[in-house]
Amino acid sequence: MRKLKIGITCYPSVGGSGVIATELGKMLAERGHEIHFITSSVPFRLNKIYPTITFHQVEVNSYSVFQYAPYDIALANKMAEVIQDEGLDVLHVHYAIPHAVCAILAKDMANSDIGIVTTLHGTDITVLGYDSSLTGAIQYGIEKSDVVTAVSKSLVKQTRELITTKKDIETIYNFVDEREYHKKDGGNLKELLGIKENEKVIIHVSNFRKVKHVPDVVKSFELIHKEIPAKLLLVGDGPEKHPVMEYVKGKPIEKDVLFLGKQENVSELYAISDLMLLLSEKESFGLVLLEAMACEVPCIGTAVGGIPEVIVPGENGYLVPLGDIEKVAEYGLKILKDPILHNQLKETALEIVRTRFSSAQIVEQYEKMYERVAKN
Ligand code: GMT
Repeated sequence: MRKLKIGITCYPSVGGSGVIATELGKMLAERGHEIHFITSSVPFRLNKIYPTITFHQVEVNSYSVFQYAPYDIALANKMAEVIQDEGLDVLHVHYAIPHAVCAILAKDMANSDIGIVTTLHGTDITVLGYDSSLTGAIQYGIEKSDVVTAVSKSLVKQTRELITTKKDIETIYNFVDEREYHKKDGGNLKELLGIKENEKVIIHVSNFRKVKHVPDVVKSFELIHKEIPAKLLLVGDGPEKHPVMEYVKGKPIEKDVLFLGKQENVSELYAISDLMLLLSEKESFGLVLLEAMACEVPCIGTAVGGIPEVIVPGENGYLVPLGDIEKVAEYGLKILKDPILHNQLKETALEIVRTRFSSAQIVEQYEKMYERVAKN
């Protein structure tokens, strides 16, 4: 396969989309491609030196004359410079708004025939797609991209429902770096966190936005906690954290809900976890499910968005209707009380990650697609 010069733009500090964009860039660099990140800051997972990865910073200056700093224009300007200076073959942008639109403008500014790939991650469609002040721009970004991908079949369907376009949208699923996400030895972490040997550990990882329904996670845990000794690890930070902290205050679960904030090494927490809960009302894929499964943690998730493409009921976890905390507790207890079932789910979780979402498979899909759109 031809070695390509690939530009990547993402929100460098935002959850799953930033993680996927950065991990993809790192893996492509390891496969011999030259990678250029064009972002406002160094992507948070770009944590070591790669000789074939360059970071190009988008500088946004504020001027008193403008009410808003012109980030989108500055980004397009930087993209155009990098396209010209580095001779990029492909520009892969994550999020239609504003990144696809910026890429199209940059291509025109640089007078280039560069291939533009846009990946939809969810929020750009499931939130912005309802905003009539943006739908025209999303449609434009999609239509003018050479290839558009979405991270689940569900997101493809939802995009078609919200945005009028005849553009083909391919599904390329999320993946994990198996070198980081695998079953590790928990060492003395349980002890450090004050978790007793007889306690089951349930984990939730998110940015605590309303859409993640963290209160449902805590209320489900409350029901489980009535039946068996257990701890709940809440990993992440965001607007819902404070109300959830208030909710647990003075309740029997108070000392058993551990607010761990944002964490870098989540795989170490999965090493001591028995069950993962993701009870969102919108979720185009649910990358954290895959990360948990790769570490052999079974998952319970809501049957919304792309989650049913990741959780196969009875195989690697269970699906529940949105808001049905009784069902979560029922399945949770079923898994946690039955070591044979628990083991089966753990094994199949890993198997599903390996067969359907392996990094090798997914990165190869992206590579083949770049080859199709790269300028000659
Ligand atoms: O989940 C979030 O709030 C962050 C968001 C993002 O833009 O990073 O995640 C979206 O993209 C991830 C990577 O493709 C998906 O795994 C998440 O399901 C998706 N989030 C939503 O659809 C809410």
